[in-house]
Amino acid sequence: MHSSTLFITLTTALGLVSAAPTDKTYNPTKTSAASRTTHTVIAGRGGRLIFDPDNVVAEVGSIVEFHFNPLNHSVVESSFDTPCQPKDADSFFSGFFPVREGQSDEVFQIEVKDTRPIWFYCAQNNNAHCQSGMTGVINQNFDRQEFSLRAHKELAAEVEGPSGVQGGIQGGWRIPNPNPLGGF
Ligand SMILES: [Cu+2]
Repeated sequence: MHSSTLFITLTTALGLVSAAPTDKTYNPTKTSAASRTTHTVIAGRGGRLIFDPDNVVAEVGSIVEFHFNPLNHSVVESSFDTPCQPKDADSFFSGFFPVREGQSDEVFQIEVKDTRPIWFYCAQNNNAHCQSGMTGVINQNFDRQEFSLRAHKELAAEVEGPSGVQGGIQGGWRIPNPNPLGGF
């Protein structure tokens, strides 16, 4: 098989996998996956305690896809006021992604359901990732600087005690990495 044919075949196959929710309790709106924009975020890019990018603008109905670099990151939904803790019982949680090198075999996707800001953090307590800068936001309200990502990071830096997690993976799809050889 010619290599470009193989590439297209693999891409098509993985695209089908991406469209199939693995979390049966999660019911996205019925929109064709092919028509969606996907925004990629790299957790721990370059070995740093960051999400890159950490300030995402994503239209309603689009997908935010988290990739994970070493060593062991996660993503959890929080609120502006209470960094490093789940927002509520329905907060999305990716689980942890132990990775030795390169990037994770799986990614975690969430759907942007409305225009409200979505705050998130990494719940890795070894080296206090959330307090050290692993927080981010989707659709920050740029007209309200008191609720900026900068302000949120200042709150996060002051959090004492461990970061919390939800009990299990929820609120999104943990699926095979559609681009495992991507350069990040
Ligand atoms: Cu982390």
